[in-house]
Amino acid sequence: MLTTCPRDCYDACGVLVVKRNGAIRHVRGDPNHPVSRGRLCRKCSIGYNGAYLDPQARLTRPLRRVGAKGEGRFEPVSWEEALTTIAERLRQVEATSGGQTVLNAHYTGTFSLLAYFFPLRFFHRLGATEVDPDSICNKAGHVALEYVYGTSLVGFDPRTARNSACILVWGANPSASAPHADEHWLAEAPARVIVVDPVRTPTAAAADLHLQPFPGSDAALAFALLHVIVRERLVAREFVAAHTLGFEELEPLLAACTPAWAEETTGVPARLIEQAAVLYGRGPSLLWLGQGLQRQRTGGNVVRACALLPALTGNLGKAGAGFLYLNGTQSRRIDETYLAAPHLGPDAPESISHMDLANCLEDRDRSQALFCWNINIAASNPQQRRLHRALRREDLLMVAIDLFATDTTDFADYILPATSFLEFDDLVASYFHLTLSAQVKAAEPIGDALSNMEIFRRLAGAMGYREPELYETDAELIGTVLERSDVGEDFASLAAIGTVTIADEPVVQFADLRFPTPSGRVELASTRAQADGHPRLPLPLADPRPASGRLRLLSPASPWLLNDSFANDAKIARRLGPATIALHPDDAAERGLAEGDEALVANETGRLRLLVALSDAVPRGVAYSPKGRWPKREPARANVNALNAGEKADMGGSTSVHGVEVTVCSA
Ligand SMILES: Nc1nc2c(c(=O)[nH]1)N[C@H]1C(S)=C(S)[C@@H](COP(=O)(O)OP(=O)(O)OC[C@H]3O[C@@H](n4cnc5c(=O)[nH]c(N)nc54)[C@H](O)[C@@H]3O)O[C@H]1N2
Ligand SMILES: Nc1nc2c(c(=O)[nH]1)N[C@H]1C(S)=C(S)[C@@H](COP(=O)(O)OP(=O)(O)OC[C@H]3O[C@@H](n4cnc5c(=O)[nH]c(N)nc54)[C@H](O)[C@@H]3O)O[C@H]1N2
Ligand code: SF4
Ligand SMILES: [Mo]
Repeated sequence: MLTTCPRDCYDACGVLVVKRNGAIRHVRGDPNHPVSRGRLCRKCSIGYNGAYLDPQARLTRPLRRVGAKGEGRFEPVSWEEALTTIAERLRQVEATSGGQTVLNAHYTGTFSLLAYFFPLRFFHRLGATEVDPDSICNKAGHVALEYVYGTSLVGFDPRTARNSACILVWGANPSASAPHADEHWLAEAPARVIVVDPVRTPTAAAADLHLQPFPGSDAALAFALLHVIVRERLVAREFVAAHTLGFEELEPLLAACTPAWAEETTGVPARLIEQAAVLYGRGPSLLWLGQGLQRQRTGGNVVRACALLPALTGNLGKAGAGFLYLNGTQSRRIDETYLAAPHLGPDAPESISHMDLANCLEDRDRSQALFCWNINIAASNPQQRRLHRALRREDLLMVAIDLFATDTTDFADYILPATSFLEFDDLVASYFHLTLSAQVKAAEPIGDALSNMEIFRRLAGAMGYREPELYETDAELIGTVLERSDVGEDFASLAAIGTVTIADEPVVQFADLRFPTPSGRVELASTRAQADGHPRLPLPLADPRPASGRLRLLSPASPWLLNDSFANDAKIARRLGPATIALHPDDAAERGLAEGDEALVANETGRLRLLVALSDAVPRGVAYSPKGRWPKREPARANVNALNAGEKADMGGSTSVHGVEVTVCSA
């Protein structure tokens, strides 16, 4: 039978589940799926046949804490007992300090629609404070693109690549983060490929041109590309006059941004800037704006600057052109408002940034209870040691919902076991391809695990809530979503084919050249940005280089892990080996470090011992240590986020995790 991988991954692969006597024998790729073509990525083909199916690895019963917080000692309790006690404590919190002192931390641990959105109905009803989910990942880019284009959620249709002469991949590493898009979509596109990444990733190594700016200097690079584009008369003057605002303010800024200046500022040779500008400027060109790109202190400005490229070159509204940050569900007419039912809550609900979570948990007036579901904050959030300390607070009611006993669930008062995607029906909308897919129940839940939806229906019941929205069944939810989406399938017919693509022919992004900004045009200069305290225009900025002796630490996606998922799978853990830090050989030599040495990596926020891996794929001044390891499985019970101060980017209270600086020396 067919189902779909709901991990937070651009690919959204089709999955084939092979069953015997009702039990799952093997989970593999659907041979007929346009993306997976019969193969899942390495991590999922191991993890879905390993930890995901293993009752020893999975959480199977609700658990109540018996040890100290964080110690990880629990005893089993019934669902009834767990939910009744949680509801009692929540009512106390509500009565004494208000629903807003309940913090709701969640993200994309599963990205299927119901399991992502439905629990929000409960938290709206409760009036909880949401920990802004995107602030841990990609919020700066969203805010920036909304200023320029009025939306960050309308991207190009990847199928339009057949009409492109150039694909510019800027700050994404699909070789890890979208392995099928890398192996098939990008490799098979007729276009020339330009990659902009400080690191020579496998995607960069396979590209026609690789530009290696120093991290955080991309806005300067974008301005230099535009300088060449103006000089070479590749600006689409008519398009700019008809569909953009503010070019006359922008143009004077470009004059000084020569390739020679940018070589100095970004480290990218002027010759490569010239080549890339002409190739992109001639078009038709696609621009893929990665999420890695904006995890920088000035990440919002970076994305605004890069977003000028399609507008000034007229690479919009035609086949083979456009940009993509994320394709939101609107293109598939998914009614997110229906799914999340914000009308159940206050009109102006509070939210905080993940960058402020540790701080907020230290403040009893602001936080009395914490829910964590679809997220492993003890591994993925900044200020790791401080956060772990805050989570030990005895008076904080903490409820964690997961498939596995993670670092986060170890801190909980109650752990509730969630079903895996193989155990419930749902829908998956890729954020890259314009597809909608069925996630189909292939097996009974392991142990007493329940889906996120059922857990929150039951908790709503224990709270005595009456709103019918809190009790809609999965079948009703799926039925309504499909009906409104207009894809012409019911769940049974969608399940039989696995995936539908919304149109037969590639969709042209912004075909009508109307942009959902206040002016209806692309706002190169933005009054809204200005009103929010940002410059009117993006600026040709570059972050200062690290002070002497320090390195810029990048911790992006690992090909073997999916965020904080799979690190507990025994086979994957063996393949991963111990945590490493990749250094340029000259940076290592300067510090007296050789391959395999133990290095002490440190800054004001924390310290960590990591094994040195020499690599000339990493430029001088940069260190590389991928995310996703579980603190409790590491020798120092910490991962790379022990070094992350949680400094906010310039927009949206968003993470700037790739802006961290460290010293590295012999341990
Ligand atoms: N240093 C560093 N840190 C980073 C990043 C970085 O680049 N560098 N990237 C950041 C980014 S982009 C992100 S998105 C975050 C992600 O970080 P997390 O959200 O912490 O990681 P995930 O692995 O996506 O999912 C978290 C948990 O969801 C659980 N889960 C899976 N399915 C279900 C389900 O159906 N129900 C429930 N209740 N739980 C489920 C998984 O078992 C997993 O433990 O990390 C951020 N942290
Ligand atoms: N295998 C795997 N796949 C994943 C994930 C995973 O953890 N593992 N995570 C998923 C999630 S939640 C997300 S958000 C996406 C993220 O996936 P991507 O959008 O690919 O983002 P990252 O992996 O954070 O970083 C991509 C690249 O950005 C580069 N980079 C860092 N700083 C800069 C900079 O200043 N300028 C430029 N030009 N490049 C820079 C890094 O070197 C890295 O190669 O991937 C998803 N897919
Ligand atoms: S994580 Fe991504 S690449 Fe791997 S199976 Fe899932 S959708 Fe496919
Ligand atoms: Mo993410």
